[in-house]
Amino acid sequence: SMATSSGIRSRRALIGQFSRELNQNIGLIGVISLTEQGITVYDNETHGRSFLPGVKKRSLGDSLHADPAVNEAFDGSSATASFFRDVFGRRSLDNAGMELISSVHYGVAFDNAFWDGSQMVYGDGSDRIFQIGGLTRAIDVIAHELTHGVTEFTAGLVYSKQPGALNESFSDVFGSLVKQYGLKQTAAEADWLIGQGVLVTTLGLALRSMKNPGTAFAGDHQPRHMDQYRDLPDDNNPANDNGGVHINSGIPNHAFYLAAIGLGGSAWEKAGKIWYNALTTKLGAYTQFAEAAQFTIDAAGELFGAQEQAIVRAAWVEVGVLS
Ligand code: ASN
Ligand code: ZN
Repeated sequence: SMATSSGIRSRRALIGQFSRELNQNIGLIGVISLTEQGITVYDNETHGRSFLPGVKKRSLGDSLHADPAVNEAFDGSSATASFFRDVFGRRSLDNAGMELISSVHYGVAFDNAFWDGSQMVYGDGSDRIFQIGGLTRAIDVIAHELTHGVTEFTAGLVYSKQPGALNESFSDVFGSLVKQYGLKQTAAEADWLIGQGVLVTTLGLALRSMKNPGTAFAGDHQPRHMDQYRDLPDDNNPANDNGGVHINSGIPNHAFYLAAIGLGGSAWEKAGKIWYNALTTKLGAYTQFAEAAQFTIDAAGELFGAQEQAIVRAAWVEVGVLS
């Protein structure tokens, strides 16, 4: 009858509509998880009480904000996520597309930036150590802090002594690579400075130099060779830096620099892929320098070949980690 055929028609129409919606939803899920990286920036705005995250200022899809610190944190997070996705196929810090959350204007004249285990936090600087507004202006500082998140989700290197210095070094490696990638530089063209223009100019040029460790600022004591390794205790004295994690990182930093120069081209093409493979599939929480060196040699062999392995090995020999 008419009633039955119209009932069938409407059921078909309903099924058609349902499948269109399903396709749209699948499309939406695909877009969110594969291409659109969730990024949110908050203003800590708590005038010294520093409750995180603060007041939401910019999310995915929003236009520019009036506050440059908000835009810098947003754009730096976006560039870092794009680098890890485009170069290594990694989806955000956890490889499952996690949202990147940042808070700017943390504390009062706070002289640091850090990853707190779940988000990025940036101080304004005091103009005594860090230039006011300097921390969010440096893309490699943003990428350094976010890489602490990648390390936490992968190798899980403990923040103490040699594993801590490796943790710091991987943050400098990928921090520098995000900057070099944005500038489309070869390894030979890059400056290999971390945080150029972040310090007040009377203190120095940058926070660290991977090319020439120990030369970035007055009182930079980073070694470039195991001969100058500083065996500091991991105690609660801030001067001892969790057993020298920001000091001895100069040694693996310089090994990466030497490997990247030796391998040629842009540093993310070979050296970066080798270090990324080692960090995400080989290192563990307590990996020491010599073990990390061997893991990068193994990765070079798996990803490239004997020639690349020899170049990576020579880099670790030059800094005295291998003999
Ligand atoms: N900005 C420093 C870093 O990421 C903070 C810290 O000491 N953990 O290394
Ligand atoms: Zn760090």
